[in-house]
Amino acid sequence: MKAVLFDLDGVITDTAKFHFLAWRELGAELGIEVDEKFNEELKGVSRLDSLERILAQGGVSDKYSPAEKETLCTKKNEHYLELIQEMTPDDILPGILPLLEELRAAELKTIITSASKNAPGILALLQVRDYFDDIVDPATVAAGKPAPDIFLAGASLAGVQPADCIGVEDAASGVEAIKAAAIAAVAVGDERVLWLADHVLPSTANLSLAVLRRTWMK
Ligand code: B16
Ligand code: MG
Repeated sequence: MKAVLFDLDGVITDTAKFHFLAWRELGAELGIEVDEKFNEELKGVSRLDSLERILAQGGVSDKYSPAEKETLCTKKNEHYLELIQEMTPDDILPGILPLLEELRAAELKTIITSASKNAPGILALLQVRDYFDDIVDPATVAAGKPAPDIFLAGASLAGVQPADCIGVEDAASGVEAIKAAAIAAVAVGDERVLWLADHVLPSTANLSLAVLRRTWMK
């Protein structure tokens, strides 16, 4: 195991609640209800794909032009950015900082493989950017999660083979993407949702270098 590919939202910090609030408000303006259960399906899904799913849920996919969809995405993101401005290093999820310290001491590569275009800004707010060797720019990958592209790009940025990596995810679409890239997957959350992973942990607090190594060797 030479590199760890980290999802951001739901793994490094819990931005899911802010994405949810922003989508729920936009949905309300469009007359479409976005509840917490539906929000689960949006985890790990890109901004535009999330909007497409919301519009499909409301049965109005054909009502908006590409330009209008772009405007709606921008509106959601402006609200989301307002919501996350209060984030501080206290919002790093439990167990993540000790894990990053362990990975650094073991000289393993660490890459952010998040669908979020806001990842650099969030890492800055959390003051953890220096723990990561690189960030995959999601705008440069052809297909979003559950396609393997972002994790393959992560392995490439780390300069290692996919087989030498492990991915850490909280979303079903993300785990699917890791496995499609033929990479070992550790997931954090509900086993019934994340069953495709090689190992599922209830919380980020259960993450450690030893757990990652054991999973990778499976
Ligand atoms: P943005 P991840 C994903 O991040 C989120 O889980 C998902 O809810 C969001 O729509 C997506 O990023 C795009 O984010 O609008 O900030 O570009 O889980 O892949 O780190
Ligand atoms: Mg996530």
